[in-house]
Amino acid sequence: SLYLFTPSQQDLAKRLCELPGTTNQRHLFKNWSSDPEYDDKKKAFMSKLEMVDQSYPDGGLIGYLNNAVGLLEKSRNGENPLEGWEPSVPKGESFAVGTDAFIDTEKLGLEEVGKCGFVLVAGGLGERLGYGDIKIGLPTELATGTTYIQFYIETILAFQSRYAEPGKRLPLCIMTSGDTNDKTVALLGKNSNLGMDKDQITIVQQGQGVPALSDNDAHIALDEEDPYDIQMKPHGHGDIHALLHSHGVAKSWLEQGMKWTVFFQDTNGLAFHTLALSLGVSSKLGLIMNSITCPRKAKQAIGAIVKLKKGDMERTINVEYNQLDPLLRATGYDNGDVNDETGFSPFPGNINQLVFNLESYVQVLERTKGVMPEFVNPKYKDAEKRVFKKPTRLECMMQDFPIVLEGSDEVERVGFTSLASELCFSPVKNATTDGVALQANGTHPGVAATGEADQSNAMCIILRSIGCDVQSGDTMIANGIEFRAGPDCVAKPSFAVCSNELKKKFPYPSRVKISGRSSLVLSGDGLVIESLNLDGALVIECEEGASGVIRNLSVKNDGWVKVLEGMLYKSEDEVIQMRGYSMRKIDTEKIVFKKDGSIEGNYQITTTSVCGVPVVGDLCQPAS
Ligand code: UGB
Repeated sequence: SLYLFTPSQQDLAKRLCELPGTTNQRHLFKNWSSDPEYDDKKKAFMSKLEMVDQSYPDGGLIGYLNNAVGLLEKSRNGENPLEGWEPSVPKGESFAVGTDAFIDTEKLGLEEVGKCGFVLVAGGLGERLGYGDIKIGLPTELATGTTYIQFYIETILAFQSRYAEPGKRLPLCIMTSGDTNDKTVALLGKNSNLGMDKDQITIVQQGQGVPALSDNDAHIALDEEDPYDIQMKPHGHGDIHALLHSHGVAKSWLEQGMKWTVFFQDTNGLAFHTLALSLGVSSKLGLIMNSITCPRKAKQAIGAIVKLKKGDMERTINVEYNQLDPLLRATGYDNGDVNDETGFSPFPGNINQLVFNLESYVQVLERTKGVMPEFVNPKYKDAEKRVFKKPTRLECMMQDFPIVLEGSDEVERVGFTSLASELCFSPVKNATTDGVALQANGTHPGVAATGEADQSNAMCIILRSIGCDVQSGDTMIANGIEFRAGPDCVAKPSFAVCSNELKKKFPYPSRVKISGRSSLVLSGDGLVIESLNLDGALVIECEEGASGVIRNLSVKNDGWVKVLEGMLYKSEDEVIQMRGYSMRKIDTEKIVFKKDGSIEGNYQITTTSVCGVPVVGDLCQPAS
């Protein structure tokens, strides 16, 4: 069938069939019919192999197979990639919200947030969540219905407008995959890029994955039903580094004057509470790579940041949760991965939110092309480890970047920034049934309801830390998941994104009281809350270019309630089903400060401050 293929495809087919000994790939073509009816399928087959050949950065398809043979051999021999490395708890900067150290470091970082390029890794299909659509299109909370991608973009635009040099735009790169690309492009297109300029967003797509391998000789697994197709599997989020290099993204950001690049995940509504803080740490310590971490429960399915030492080699790196326990047991920690007296593992948890110094990052990319070390994790059927339960593949992870660093100048400039998980990590990645089991074991469930509750809770914690009286609402159980039902506190990025900003927005925090059943949504740069007593639902918007002050305002109404799914009705909406509740907005007080100085809503201005800023408060009469 060679005549059907282009010269380069012919060459690739020959090289595959000429691989030495048991590793040759002649089986791929063995059962082909000579019937011309199959010519198109044969062409498509070779195009797919060629696509893999072109997208695998370390030597094309043959390079992939060679790497696989080596790693599969090591796996079969039970070689531990961490053999000989001595683990210890690394030093990092840990903070408690609201302390002087927190506020000062965040302030330092705020000088840097206007010089960041942002990288969202959103190629994961979210199989564990079992959601039918892309995860970045899910709402972060039901109070405003803001989706994850909208929330991320609004936050970046808020950083841009408040901290970037005038006229400078903060770039965003989104990594998609074959599973998520079309839907991501469509979601952005449908929503006019959510306020970003089109050319401010770069989308890089992971290859269609890598071929699945059916045995230790790295034979490519054919599709079970179609001899003219191969099985593909995802290669992991480590692809992002090679893509940022091959598409010239990181380099062009450096040329645009960016100083940092920040990686974050598809569904973490707390992602940006730590940004300024971690930039402050990176800046202060001169870090090339800084991982945001949170205290980790032993055996929690997140990696651990560990300091590893072997002879005079040292590195601070993520050790995956499945490798941590054996590593610890083999190196004198007889009980393995267990909590210490604090109730947490002594090793901080990796949340895959990474801050890189862009200049150093680009230098490393130039040297390595962004190729990350790979690993393989086959599940064997037999004791001799000759037969796989199902085909496997090589994978790579973005947090393995410290492995490619060289020399003490690079290696020693890796660190972490730690903050309570309530303020930095609450992903939505698990189906509720799995979440229930996790919660029963004392581990964070990582489901939609907790993602939403944690987002509000983080805001409540910050408001309390600056001195506001924010009461706790009741707990609620939906779909078997327990979480705090209120208050719902949403500060839109246009209002404030971090503790330092919130301090300015609430200049007299002791005059602010929010009851546990309340819902509060605040938006707009020009809004200041001087004194407020809220027991119900209040939405305050301040239009761009407008200003407004809330002074001595008391609001009491029936507010918003979360209604358990299935009690009054059964929703068809997947977003509601995965939460187990919907939001009923019974009564809302809404105030809008408009650009022309007027106030929309139930209030008339009866007083203005000396500098002419409209004020809503007890001096105003509700309009009848
Ligand atoms: N992702 C991609 O963009 N492409 C891919 O091929 C795969 C994923 P998961 P994972 O922080 O909770 C990691 O699947 O890989 C994106 C760490 O290894 O949610 O199982 C995907 O869209 C682990 O140390 O995570 O586990 C998502 O945005 C732990 O800390 C992101 O990559 C854990 O994350 C993460 O993908 C965690």
